[in-house]
Amino acid sequence: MHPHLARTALVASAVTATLVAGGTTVQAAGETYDHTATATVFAPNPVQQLGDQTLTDQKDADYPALAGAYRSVTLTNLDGSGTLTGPYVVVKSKTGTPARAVNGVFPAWHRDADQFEQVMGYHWVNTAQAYLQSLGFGSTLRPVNQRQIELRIDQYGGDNSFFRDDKANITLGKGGVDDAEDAEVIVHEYGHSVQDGQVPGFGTNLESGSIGEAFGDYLAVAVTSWATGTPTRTPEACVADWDSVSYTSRTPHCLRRLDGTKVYPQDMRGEVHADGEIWSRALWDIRTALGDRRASTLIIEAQFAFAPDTSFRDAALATVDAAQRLYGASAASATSSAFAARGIL
Ligand SMILES: [Ca+2]
Ligand SMILES: [Ca+2]
Ligand SMILES: [Ca+2]
Ligand SMILES: [Zn+2]
Repeated sequence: MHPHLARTALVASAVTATLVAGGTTVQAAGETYDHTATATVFAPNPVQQLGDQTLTDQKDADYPALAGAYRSVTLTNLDGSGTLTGPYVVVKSKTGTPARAVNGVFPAWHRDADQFEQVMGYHWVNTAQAYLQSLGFGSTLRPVNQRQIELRIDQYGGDNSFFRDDKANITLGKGGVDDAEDAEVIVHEYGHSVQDGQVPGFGTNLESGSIGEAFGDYLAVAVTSWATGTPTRTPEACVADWDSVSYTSRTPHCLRRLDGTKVYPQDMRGEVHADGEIWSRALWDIRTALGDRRASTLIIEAQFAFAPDTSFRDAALATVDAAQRLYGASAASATSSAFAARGIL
């Protein structure tokens, strides 16, 4: 399913203390993460997989129209304890029984079981890190966010998920469609963690915060397209096709899109998600011009140079600079044009 996934046996240097889950010691420093287990997931979400805009939450029911969206995958980088613990993510659930593998097999839970969201969270964070490594981050380029993120599946009341940069953890809520049932929501949140890993405390004002939301959306699409292939059965620029069925009435259902028409500064509204659509369209145009691999590499490499409170303009200049450095003048020109089309340069 994922031929790009490197089955590495990494030592988690970030794990210096013994971690405890449910009262059981599961991982100590210096151990290797070279175990695998089979599990069942959505890849990336039922609406996109089935091309069906009529699907609804139905109170977390596992109904027949969803049957074709379940996929068997191999989870990699596990510590062998049977829990969802790896070098890049450890899952802590506040709802239901923790998922346990027996002899390398997680039961084929469906969406009506809490363990399904736990498996989804592990799989998609681990896949997002595999994507970054496939671009060369951690080998030919600097490592990006190679730390263990704590992923909490929570009965959080609102339909929202968030990243807490002080604790390197992500909480995925259960409002509407459970957030962890949509890989694009999981990877969006991981995008915040990536940016914080590159620039601690990134996103302290409106423009930098908007870049954070935009990058999360971009990464969500890049990772899910890399892992599940294109063309997609919903518009590729559509983010969170499944989670958004709970709060959007128009079709196609999208939390946000990467291919909007907003320009700077007249379309700024003072809200990071809305204003992020200006930045994400520029990223989308860079990807269209240069292809996923080169676009994502230069976009992520550039982010190391962003100030925590960067402006759109300074971040765009850093991105053009990264394009020039990595791929030369024509790539820099295409990158510059993408930002110019948005009124940023
Ligand atoms: Ca569920
Ligand atoms: Ca939700
Ligand atoms: Ca999508
Ligand atoms: Zn966000």
